[in-house]
Amino acid sequence: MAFPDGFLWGGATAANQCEGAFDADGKGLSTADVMTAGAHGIKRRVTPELEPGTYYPSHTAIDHYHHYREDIALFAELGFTCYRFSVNWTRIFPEGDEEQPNEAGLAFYDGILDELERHGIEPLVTISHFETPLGLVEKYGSWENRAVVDCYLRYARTLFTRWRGRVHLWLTFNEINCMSTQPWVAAGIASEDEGVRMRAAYHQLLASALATQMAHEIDPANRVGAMYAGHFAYPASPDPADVIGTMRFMQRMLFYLDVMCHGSYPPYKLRELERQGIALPVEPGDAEALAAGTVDFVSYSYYNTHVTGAKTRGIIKGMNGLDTGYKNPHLNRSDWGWTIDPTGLRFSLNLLYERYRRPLMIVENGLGAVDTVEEDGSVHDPYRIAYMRDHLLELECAIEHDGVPVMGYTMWGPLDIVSASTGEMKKRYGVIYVDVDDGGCGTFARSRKDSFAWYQKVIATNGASLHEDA
Ligand code: BGP
Repeated sequence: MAFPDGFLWGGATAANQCEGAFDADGKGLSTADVMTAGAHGIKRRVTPELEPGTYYPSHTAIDHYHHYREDIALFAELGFTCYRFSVNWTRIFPEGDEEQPNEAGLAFYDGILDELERHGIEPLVTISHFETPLGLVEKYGSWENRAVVDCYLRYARTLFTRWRGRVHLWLTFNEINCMSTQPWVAAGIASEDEGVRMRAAYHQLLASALATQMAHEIDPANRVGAMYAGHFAYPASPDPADVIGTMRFMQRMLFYLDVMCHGSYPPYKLRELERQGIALPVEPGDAEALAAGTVDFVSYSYYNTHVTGAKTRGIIKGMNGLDTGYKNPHLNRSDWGWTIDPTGLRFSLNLLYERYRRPLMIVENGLGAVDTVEEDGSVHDPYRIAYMRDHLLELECAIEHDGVPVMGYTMWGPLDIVSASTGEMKKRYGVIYVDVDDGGCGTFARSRKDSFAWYQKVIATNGASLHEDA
């Protein structure tokens, strides 16, 4: 059996994409709450303040805030052994810099943990998933300012102490390398300036290392992971210029993990910063903190792969469907233009394990697709089943043939949630359909798609059923 005993099977969400209730029980505004809806090819706008009459998807989302018991019961029915969710920072510290946490916010997540415990589902908590408090952006200029490191640590300490013994798996920042591709979403940074981004990234890496140490001190049973936006690239051609262009692209993405796993900035990054005339805001003791706060495991999202080369330069914008200047003629694409590359998952697992020698976990994977609800309410989604099956078979191959230690797999958006890149609802990942449309209207009812029973069986057989229809 390739999937080891105790392999974690489940799903993953982010608070701002599912909870809604954006101002309930004392919650403050986050960077996500001022992002309008977009579409494929239409960028989401960030409005300096809330515009009356404008639809903001995070404000209602799928109202998980009031449906979480029902949602977790469905996860239990699926057989989940793990649920990855994020805490909305502004429920706990509404402005980000308060001295004392908001009890009502903590109580909401206590309720989630109660439900998970009742169903025997292990929580994996993302401390910061695209939800920087707007208060920190406005008062401090967000992560460029070192004061935000302290705010984050106060927030992290609050969670570690409150849930000591209840949560053992933590991720410090979702897709930390998104600082290089979409810094507003990742960190409340609106600037195009590379120096601003790199100083903000330095502060996040420092905060992550200090939080990792703190988590270990508070409970030695805590395991803290890095979370990397799975950008992996193939060279456009055997032309050495394309190979070097690809190496450079991967270095720009992987330096974050290099710091989190090796405990210091890699030489190639230090040289690049020097050439760019960017000085990191290093203070005494920082080097020791980075070295002492390396992660226990490496997690990442995997949706697709890129092609890069000599033309791929500078700041690359966007989320997973990055414009690198090349297209892969060998791969099909989703309706949102993301390549579909199961084999690349095996490649990426090998690449990361060779480089970091840490246990790995796939904490996001799935297909964003348009679903059709039949008259009887059913949703037939063979495309989603095929996508997940093909990826899981490659994951199995990496474990079995290549000996890569993989802790678990949490599919993205087990129930349909708001898309992070476009703000749409129609880009659906779920095995559970949620009746909400792109304007936030609908009954909010949950129902099982065909993929629900399929995934349920995969989990029940610890992956063995993947071979039935392959
Ligand atoms: C990752 C993010 C998620 C997410 C997912 C799918 O980058 O961590 O928050 O939503 O991608 O992206 P999208 O929702 O844009 O399809």
